[in-house]
Amino acid sequence: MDHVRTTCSLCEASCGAVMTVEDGRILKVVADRDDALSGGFICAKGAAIPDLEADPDRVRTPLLRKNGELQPASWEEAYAFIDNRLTAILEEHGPQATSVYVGNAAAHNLNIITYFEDLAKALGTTNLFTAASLDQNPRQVMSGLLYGDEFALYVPDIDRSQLVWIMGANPAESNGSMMVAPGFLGRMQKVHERGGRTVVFDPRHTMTASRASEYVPITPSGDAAFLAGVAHTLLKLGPPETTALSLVDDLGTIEKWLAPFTPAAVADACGIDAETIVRLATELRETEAATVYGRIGTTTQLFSSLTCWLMDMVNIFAGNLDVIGGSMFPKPLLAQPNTIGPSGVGAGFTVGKWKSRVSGAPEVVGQMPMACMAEEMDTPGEGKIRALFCLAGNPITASPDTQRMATAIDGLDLLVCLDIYQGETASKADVVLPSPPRLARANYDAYLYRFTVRNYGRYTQQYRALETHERSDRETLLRLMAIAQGHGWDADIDALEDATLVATVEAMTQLPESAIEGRNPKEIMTALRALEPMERRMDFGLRIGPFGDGFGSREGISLQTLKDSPQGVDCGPLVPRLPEALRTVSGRIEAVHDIIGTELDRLMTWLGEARPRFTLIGRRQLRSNNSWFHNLKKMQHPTRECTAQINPQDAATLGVKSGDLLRVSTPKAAIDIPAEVSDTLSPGVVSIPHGWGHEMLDGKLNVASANPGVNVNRIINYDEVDPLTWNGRLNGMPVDITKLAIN
Ligand SMILES: Nc1nc2c(c(=O)[nH]1)N[C@H]1C(S)=C(S)[C@@H](COP(=O)(O)OP(=O)(O)OC[C@H]3O[C@@H](n4cnc5c(=O)[nH]c(N)nc54)[C@H](O)[C@@H]3O)O[C@H]1N2
Ligand SMILES: Nc1nc2c(c(=O)[nH]1)N[C@H]1C(S)=C(S)[C@@H](COP(=O)(O)OP(=O)(O)OC[C@H]3O[C@@H](n4cnc5c(=O)[nH]c(N)nc54)[C@H](O)[C@@H]3O)O[C@H]1N2
Ligand code: SF4
Ligand SMILES: [Mo]
Repeated sequence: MDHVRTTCSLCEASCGAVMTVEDGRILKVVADRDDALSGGFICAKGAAIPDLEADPDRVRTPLLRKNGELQPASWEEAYAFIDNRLTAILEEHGPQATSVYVGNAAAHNLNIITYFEDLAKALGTTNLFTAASLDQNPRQVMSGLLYGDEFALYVPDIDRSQLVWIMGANPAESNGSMMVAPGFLGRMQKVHERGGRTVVFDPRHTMTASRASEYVPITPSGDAAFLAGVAHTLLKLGPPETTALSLVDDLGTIEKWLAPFTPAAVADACGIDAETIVRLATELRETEAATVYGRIGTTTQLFSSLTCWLMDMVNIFAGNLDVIGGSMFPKPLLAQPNTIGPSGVGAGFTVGKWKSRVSGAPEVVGQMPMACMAEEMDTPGEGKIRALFCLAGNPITASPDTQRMATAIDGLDLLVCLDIYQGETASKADVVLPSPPRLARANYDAYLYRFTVRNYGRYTQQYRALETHERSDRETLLRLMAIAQGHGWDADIDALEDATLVATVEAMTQLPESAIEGRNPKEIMTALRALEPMERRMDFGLRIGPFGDGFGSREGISLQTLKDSPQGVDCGPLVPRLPEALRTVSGRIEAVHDIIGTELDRLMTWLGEARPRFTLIGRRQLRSNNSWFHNLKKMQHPTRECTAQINPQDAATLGVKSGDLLRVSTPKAAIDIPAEVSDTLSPGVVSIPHGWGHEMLDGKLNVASANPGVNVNRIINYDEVDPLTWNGRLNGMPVDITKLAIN
């Protein structure tokens, strides 16, 4: 029996875990008490890893559609099929007829996160879509515009904070997002024990709210109005002198913009009275170590980009940005754009470097927004998407306008899914390629460590070798790239990758202020080639990173350091990073952009508008993981039902009690779903979780199909996207509700 140290990696908390392994099977998963970040925390999902790995419904060999059915096939057969189909599509229609979609599970998979962009490049297509445009793009775009790097993402320095505002996030159930802070409730408790306070702003009295010092109900999409009122108040109080404040461009314009947004002007619209706004703003200003944190309730609503901008203004004007205990920029162990090259300045950031074919949707962070994926597949003409590589995602369930997405995907000439289940999307594939089991892969949460509350990293080495029917995701993706480039699936993929690495190393030796500036690239490549091919990129990223040894040029870490320390490498608490972290052209915080002025005008109009009778919001459930954790019996729980929660007052008006069937509709579509009367909801707000609706599976995943739930994305559409980023509006959709007669 072995005890294998790893990270759970099922969600963004990235908890350290220890797996008990016997005869190649995982028997038990417990918390790793020695993990510097998670310190012994694990949740119900982490403990269910043995069930997940043993699930008989998992895909373990390639599946190829034969006579209309997905059937087991060899890797060679699967690749040969893809080669045939893809080559024909490329020859006839060119690279823009191909596309890649990357889902959330890629953020938890080292190989997929490392190679997905290369696959799109190898295909030669700009049709790269990811779940980020259903999630956090407004945040990344604001970071790009203000700080010059989309990954300049600040996190609450919760372990040293005395006041934490949590807006549109429920880390007690989501376990935190764009903030790796495992055991969040424990960390929150410690804020209280230090005499500090936590305040939750949410239209629903969530589990996080119930543990906070104060709960402030807020109107759905009311955050921008509220934060504008707070920012206005802070400007009146006089912002404290901080490095961040001294770097803000054109404060005069910002003051002029915010002048009309008095607490009295915004109060009705956000549902928070003027006195409370002033009290909260004053407390934020007067608390030395205070931070405002927002997540998807703020980035997937009516004013997503504007809300992110206002949150930055509030953090700056309250003196919280880049100070200890405030909102701080992590320094990930792996190099990222704002830890390499000249410090404090850069090339800046733009949106819309290219436009989509059908609607002219802008490029955002190098990708196309999901809002235009279905139309690019179902609108005829040159450039129509005919092939999709779907990596660790389930767009049919995850994306708004589910029915259109499903039909568009049905119409493709080639659908290849890299997945571990035959979910709603994968079950429509021509080919499904499986990821290997957990014990046969190495892991490092490269994506998540960009927003960790300490500068931290934990590497898990591959526990066992791949079996003959298994392939690493790296191999799979490199073989798909080889096919796309016309080299054939059996090309020498290590040689192909080596060429890319040589180019990267050469560029880095020429970059001023890089850790290997002026070095001989051959010398660096010799060091890297001594490692296994799959370890080279990571070793390179770590050694040129902020804590790296610069290939011998200074004291520091390498991949070997992480291997020697399977309980994680902790490079300490966050440190202030301004102005060094900036990569704007001006070297300042570029806060004034025309779009902000336009958005503030839109907000001003909205303040005076009538509110819809019912507004739909989402709800994450502790034992779900978007669309794919419903096939484990152990995860079934009374708190994980797919219901429409409504407030008792609304229930009384509608004559509804829990269990009654409701029809929830938008002008274009309707779903029927059981009601759950709950006093956690503000009046006029209805909450439905996403990720359900497994009736499409036709019984394929046994447990999930037996309790399918209803897919809320059937009624959510892309009619109103965030104007700057085209991010989906998953929260805040006006809906009608009627009670269905029970026969
Ligand atoms: N209405 C509404 N819709 C939403 C949201 C919402 O709040 N409300 N949330 C949005 C958000 S934030 C997100 S991130 C998206 C998520 O959108 P998606 O990422 O498209 O959806 P998931 O359900 O997370 O799909 C993950 C897929 O990865 C597979 N998978 C799991 N582990 C592995 C692995 O190790 N390897 C491989 N190859 N595959 C794996 C799973 O089987 C599943 O098919 O959904 C969005 N959709
Ligand atoms: N158990 C579990 N954990 C998960 C996931 C999961 O499916 N299940 N998904 C993962 C993913 S992909 C992500 S992105 C993260 C997301 O992590 P979180 O952002 O913490 O996710 P939610 O729990 O959906 O919290 C969003 C909150 O916003 C509130 N809200 C809705 N509209 C508004 C609004 O207009 N204003 C304000 N202030 N609040 C609003 C909702 O009521 C909800 O409580 O969770 C991750 N973790
Ligand atoms: S909180 Fe997330 S990372 Fe931690 S054990 Fe649970 S699912 Fe895994
Ligand atoms: Mo997400």
